[in-house]
Amino acid sequence: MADGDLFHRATVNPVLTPNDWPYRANAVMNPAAVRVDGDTLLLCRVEDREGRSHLTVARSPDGLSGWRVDHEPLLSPSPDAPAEAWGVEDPRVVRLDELDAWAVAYTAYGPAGPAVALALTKDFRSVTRLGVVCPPEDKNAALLPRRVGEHFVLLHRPRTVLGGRADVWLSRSADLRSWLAPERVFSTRPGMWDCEGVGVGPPPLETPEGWLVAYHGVRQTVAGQLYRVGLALLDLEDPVRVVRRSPEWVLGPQAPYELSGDVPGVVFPCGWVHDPATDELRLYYGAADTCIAMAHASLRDVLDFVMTGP
Ligand code: BMA
Repeated sequence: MADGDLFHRATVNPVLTPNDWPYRANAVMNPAAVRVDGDTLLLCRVEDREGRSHLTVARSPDGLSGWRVDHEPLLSPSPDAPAEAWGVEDPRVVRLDELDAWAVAYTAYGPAGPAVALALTKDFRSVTRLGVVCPPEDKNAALLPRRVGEHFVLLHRPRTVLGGRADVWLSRSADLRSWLAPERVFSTRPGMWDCEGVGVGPPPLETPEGWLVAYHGVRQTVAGQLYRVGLALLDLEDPVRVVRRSPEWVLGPQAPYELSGDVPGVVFPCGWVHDPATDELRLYYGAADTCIAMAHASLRDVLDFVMTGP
């Protein structure tokens, strides 16, 4: 592990920057990642030069180069949705086979604060909004790609419970519209790299060992906040139960594009893609709230690493 991290950065990083955009943009970051029709598709958060964000699709045949970026956003703040007045941010996308659609969980940002909203798309050309499902203050939401028992499961980070702590919670719903009371999954760890806040990154990946979770952890320093990535494993049939959680982070800001930008010292993943043929797991992340990068590892190594944790 030459760079000290379990995940290895792509040599072509950053894979996407505002210069790759077909229209004026301040920053691109925090993309959802899926495979569609042979392409890697990133649903990217794009911050415009008024300071508000929208979501735009970029496609690449190899997930590294030859990107085709849509000229129009897939999801922009809706004039009919005051909750989105300040932007739509940080999407996580899963395929829901039973709906024959992709579900986008995203942060709707408005005067009341950040909230969790859902939308469905069949083709990444148009979306159907389901609206806000978790009121402010709530963000960092990702659905599991299938029901557990009779319920869809959403991991998210409500700040409305337990005195505003930034922990990861889980909510269940039979129809993606009405949700049961949240249950706490895991918390910040005092004195450690994830002491200030934790939030789920990409949608959890189903493995024989459990739901693999990559999450960001925040620490406040005199130089600002540091965002790093850690791993946890949740029980397959009872995902509120944490099976393992790695004490160490597995990716932290080190590369120049992670250390300089609008918000230095941030790596913020919202998507990953696993290739069963090669076992490569590619993590796509926002770097310094300015550009998009990729780091990869073998899923086997990642699971072995997390299984050594308590
Ligand atoms: C979080 C989110 C992310 C952002 C990160 C670092 O609170 O708003 O969108 O990347 O802060 O600034």
